[in-house]
Amino acid sequence: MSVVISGTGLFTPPNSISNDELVACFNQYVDNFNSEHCDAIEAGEVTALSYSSSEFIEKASGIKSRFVMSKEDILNPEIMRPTFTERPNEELSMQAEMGVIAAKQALAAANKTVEDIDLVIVACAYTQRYYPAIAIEIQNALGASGWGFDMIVACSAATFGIINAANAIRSGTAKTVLVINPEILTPQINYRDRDSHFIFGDVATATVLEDQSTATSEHQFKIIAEQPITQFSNNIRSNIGYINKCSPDTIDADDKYFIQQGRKVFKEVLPMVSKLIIAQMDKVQVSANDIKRLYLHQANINMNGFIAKKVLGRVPSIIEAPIILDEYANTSSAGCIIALHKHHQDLNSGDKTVLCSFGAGYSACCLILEYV
Ligand code: CO8
Repeated sequence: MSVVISGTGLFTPPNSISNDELVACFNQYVDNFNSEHCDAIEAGEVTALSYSSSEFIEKASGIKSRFVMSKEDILNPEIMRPTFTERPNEELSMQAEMGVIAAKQALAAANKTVEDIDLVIVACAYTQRYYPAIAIEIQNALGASGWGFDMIVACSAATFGIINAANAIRSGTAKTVLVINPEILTPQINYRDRDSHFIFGDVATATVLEDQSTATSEHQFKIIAEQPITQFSNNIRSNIGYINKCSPDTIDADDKYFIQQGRKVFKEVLPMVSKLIIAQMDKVQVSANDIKRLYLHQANINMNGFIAKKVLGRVPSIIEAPIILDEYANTSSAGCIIALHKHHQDLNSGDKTVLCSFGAGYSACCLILEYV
């Protein structure tokens, strides 16, 4: 049996924030902080904060803008976080709403109706609550039968979700699976931290997976190799969780936000991911010349350039290794799916592509996909 990705969907939030807008707010916060603490700064008791810069952000990461679910308060120097109105239990939660939009698009692209779906997996970096599962809420909102569950693997959630979906199809516990990645990342950004205030955006993606024999859609990707890998590291970490409220003194400390040692991540993850991709290519005897597209995790343009060069043995063209992080920023597990969703229409039957995630955990996953 061969499993195919037979459709993809993308929900893009309505608001975008440019680097200039984000930096203007950050620098206003820096001015406010430094003038408020000027005596302590002069006495050497407090360190003055430094400005952020759009030029640094674009050069260091490739990010030019990001989409967000709520813009206004992120850009208010007195608030610097998104503000959401809590919804009553009778209403669809925000994460489910984003997921449903992406899921409906993926179903349409796959030529499937909700009656075909018998498993819904929500795979992302955070779920907005622990239960009932967002996947079960989406299953209900769509009117699908079968079963559903949530799973969390930071930036590798989508690819790990796809592997879980493929295994469910192979084992016979499901026939047609929706994997949905509603990534609401802005609440986890410390917008007062110069090193990381620019990194993430919000988005939702979805994929439909099924046995190739039932697939009828125009664009299909057959999974011909797959390998997840994990290796513990504290270099990307957040201590946010339901136990935090039991330690009220530290409930809003910096470690409850996303924190990373960016340089160390760069150094340690690049060889791990390059090795993983090359091993998968070797496994199915696909050479660098056969690879028509690298759909890589979208965290950093320099990182992607390095991996692509290592895997292909040459500097890739922008078509070969598409970049979406310039417009979307890092969208955690959804990034490589957005790249695939937006950049596959020109592929030809038999073309080989790589779908690869990497991030916190560390976790990484490489799939070799053949365009059908
Ligand atoms: N403006 C101006 N200057 C700055 C800024 C800024 N905003 N930020 C830092 N600088 C300064 C630094 O202070 C430093 O100055 P100095 O040399 O004087 O000390 C200088 O610029 C260089 O700083 P860095 O060495 O930190 O800069 P880098 O070139 O390493 O770039 C990056 C920083 C962009 C963060 C880069 O290291 C990077 O992208 N690394 C890889 C990160 C990565 O791939 N991470 C994956 C994590 S994502 C993931 O797994 C998902 C987690 C779950 C989702 C979380 C949701 C919130």
